[in-house]
Amino acid sequence: MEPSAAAEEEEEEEMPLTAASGPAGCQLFGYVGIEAVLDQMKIKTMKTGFEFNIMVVGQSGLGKSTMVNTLFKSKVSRKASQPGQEERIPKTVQVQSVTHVIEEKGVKMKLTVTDTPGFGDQINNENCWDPIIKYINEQYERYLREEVLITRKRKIPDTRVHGCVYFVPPTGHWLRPLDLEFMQRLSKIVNVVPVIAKADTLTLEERAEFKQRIQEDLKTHAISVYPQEDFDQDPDDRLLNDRIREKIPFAVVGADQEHQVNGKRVLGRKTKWGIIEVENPAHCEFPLLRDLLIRSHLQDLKDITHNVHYESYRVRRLNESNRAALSPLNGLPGKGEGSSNL
Ligand SMILES: Nc1nc2c(ncn2[C@@H]2O[C@H](COP(=O)(O)OP(=O)(O)O)[C@@H](O)[C@H]2O)c(=O)[nH]1
Ligand SMILES: [Mg+2]
Repeated sequence: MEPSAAAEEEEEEEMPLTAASGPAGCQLFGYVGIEAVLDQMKIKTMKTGFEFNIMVVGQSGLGKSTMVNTLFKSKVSRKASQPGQEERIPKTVQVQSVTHVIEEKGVKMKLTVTDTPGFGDQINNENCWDPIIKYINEQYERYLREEVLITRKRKIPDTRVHGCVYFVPPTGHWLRPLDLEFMQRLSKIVNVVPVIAKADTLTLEERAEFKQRIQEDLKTHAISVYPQEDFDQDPDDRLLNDRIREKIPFAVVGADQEHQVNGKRVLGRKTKWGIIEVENPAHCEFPLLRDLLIRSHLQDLKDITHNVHYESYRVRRLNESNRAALSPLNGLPGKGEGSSNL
């Protein structure tokens, strides 16, 4: 005991001043202060702000438009909620986006949620995913066009969909072929976060069993939803994401009305037997969805969108335009501009 204590004292005396506050590994070179870069990154982000785009997809009547309002009215952006301004949500007939700039502790986030018309109204649902896939690809295309310009903007406006919340109807059975096919297609081009819609219509046991079946279904059909196992970066990441994967799809409830509960105003659905509070983790898993999207995995959703989904779109498009440029018909300058503007 004693010798080591003495050695420690000695070391303390000899340690150069610059190393005093640095971690042990820095002692060799003295304290460099690399962590100051964190402050610089923070200041930069605060100045420029960032964009984050979510899309809701699913059959008509599952509460997608309500969920868009729930997201904005929940703690993400309390100020968007003004009492007495409740209006009925009309049926969504086209892809439309709502943007709010949310500022918290000096950091600005431009959150856009894109609402889509529900499908499933027709007897024949063939290709009902086309408008949605088209919208997602159009945003990649927009970004690509800005990126390949010789004089590019310093910051390219980002309208790419970073997370696509897919609403599964609360049937309590298995996934329907339509949902399987839709998610299969979507998961190849975007981060898909499936949720069980209107979870208040299922009992707790039904929710748990349905969740299990959906997980099995996704596995059997090799549908890789977010957070994708392939993209876990390290064991810590894997551990955290494994816990999330167990809970996916989140059983959510949406509401855009506020009610008084124990003297506090809460977002919820009023029923004869009580109020279902959407932000109460004991009532539903909306808080898990919101936290995954807006808090814990926001940057990761953006990174995967850029590095994986956008990247494969970019490779595909540039290959296509190269092929078009090389083909004899388009080889002459000025030709083929109509088909490829890249
Ligand atoms: N029980 C229940 N009803 C909901 C929920 N979310 C929305 N609704 C209701 O379902 C109906 C359709 O909602 P809407 O948001 O227009 O669905 P969309 O067609 O998917 O956009 C409305 O009457 C909503 O009030 C929910 O979580 N639970
Ligand atoms: Mg709608």
